[in-house]
Amino acid sequence: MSIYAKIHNSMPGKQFAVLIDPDKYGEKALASVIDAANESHTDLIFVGGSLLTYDHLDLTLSQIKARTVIPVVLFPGSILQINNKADAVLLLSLISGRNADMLIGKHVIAAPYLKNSDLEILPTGYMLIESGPVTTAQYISNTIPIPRLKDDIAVCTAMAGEMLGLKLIYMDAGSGAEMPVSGSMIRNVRDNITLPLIVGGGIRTPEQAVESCRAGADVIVVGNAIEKDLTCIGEIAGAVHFA
Ligand code: 1GP
Repeated sequence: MSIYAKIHNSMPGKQFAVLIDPDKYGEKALASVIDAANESHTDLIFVGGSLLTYDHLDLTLSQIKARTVIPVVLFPGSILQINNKADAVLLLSLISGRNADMLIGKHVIAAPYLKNSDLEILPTGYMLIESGPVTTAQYISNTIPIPRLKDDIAVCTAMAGEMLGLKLIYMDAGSGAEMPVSGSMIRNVRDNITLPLIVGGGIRTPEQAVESCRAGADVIVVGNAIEKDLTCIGEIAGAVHFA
């Protein structure tokens, strides 16, 4: 089954994705986080980062694939993060911004490489949401996020993404965000699109994950909190599946 079908067919059931930033994990820590993902109910492993400063992506992917059968999805911060060792790639069009390069430019450059790869392509409307201090994703993408309280802008943006034929919507407060995306914004977007909805950024507790799920998120992504405390994988994975 394709990864997209796995996400889509399990709706309205929820999925839990662990985000691995290759810069943040040495070999031993990576082994521990993958073991924890194997032991908990982790559905997907996302790999990538807005800014990678070490050339660890290829090695990280090899180590993950050697240790788990959980599907591995690239969450690329740049075209340098395309790698055939993953199973799929989120082909992110940054629809919350007005930076032409992030909407279509990088995709044109990546297209022939993606076409020749075995990666499953997941066309994704990527929406950055204001979440407190400027995040790395906002700064690096040179875009203004959707204001935190402007649910109507988020709704119209997600609807436009769906009408354009994108297959997933990802609402992201940004890695390490002070505040996750609000339940109200998630609910309003959910009520106006039928696509699977991925939500991440600043989710640190099972309660926050449950709130996002009940508001309508289909996939919950957690990175930072797991880097700080491995035990939260099991707790948040459990909460997501019982939400
Ligand atoms: C960031 O949505 C992801 O792009 C995850 O964010 O690292 O804050 O969990 P965190």
